[in-house]
Amino acid sequence: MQEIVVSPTGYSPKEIVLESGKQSTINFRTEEGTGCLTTVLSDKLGINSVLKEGSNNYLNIKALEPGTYEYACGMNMYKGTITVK
Ligand SMILES: [Cu+2]
Repeated sequence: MQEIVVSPTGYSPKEIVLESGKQSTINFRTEEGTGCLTTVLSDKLGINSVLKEGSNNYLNIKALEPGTYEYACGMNMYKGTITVK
């Protein structure tokens, strides 16, 4: 399982790679004080989730076609990318 650390300055790493055609789970591990980053939004990924702060948050990602998918915080300030190959 891949992990993305959500800190008050954004996502780390900013880009991850997933294999196409397979469901997967990503752990959005949040630090404290992440503000609007507790909301993760992506129309293309079908994600609209509220993360718990200072915690692991396991989000299921549906099987995807190859391509590039963006997600963002609740205010669209911080962005991350999932590249599907
Ligand atoms: Cu934000």
